Amino acid sequence: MSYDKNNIFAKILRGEIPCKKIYENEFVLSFYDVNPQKKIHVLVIPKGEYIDLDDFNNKASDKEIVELNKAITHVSSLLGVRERGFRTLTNIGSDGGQEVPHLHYHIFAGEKIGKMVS
Ligand code: DGP
Repeated sequence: MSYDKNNIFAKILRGEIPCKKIYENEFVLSFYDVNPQKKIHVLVIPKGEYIDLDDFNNKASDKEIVELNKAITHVSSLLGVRERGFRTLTNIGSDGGQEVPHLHYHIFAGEKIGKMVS
């Protein structure tokens, strides 16, 4: 499968559709999920064109990999959720429940997140 340049997150990265931004640097963008599943529901995405975590780990530079990981920690600090805790996850492919084919980590916080899987 090749990267779909017209996926919704690619459009957000190009500024073609708006997002409620939390944080941005050379490597990553973080913004609120349009359809929050918990009190706080945020996404952290790489700026590079990667379909999912497998694609990212296979093709991204070490710098991009480090920066995406660090961004999760940084965004959780900005949100003020480090002390009470949060959950981060990434869905991969159809069995994983991935809807948008651009790698993204979800951050859920602000309340008890509950069962790990349903
Ligand atoms: P996933 O199922 O892991 O691919 O999650 C995709 C998430 O993306 C889902 O929680 C809803 C969110 N989402 C979809 N379209 C948009 C959008 O246009 N803007 C924002 N902010 N989030 C979106």
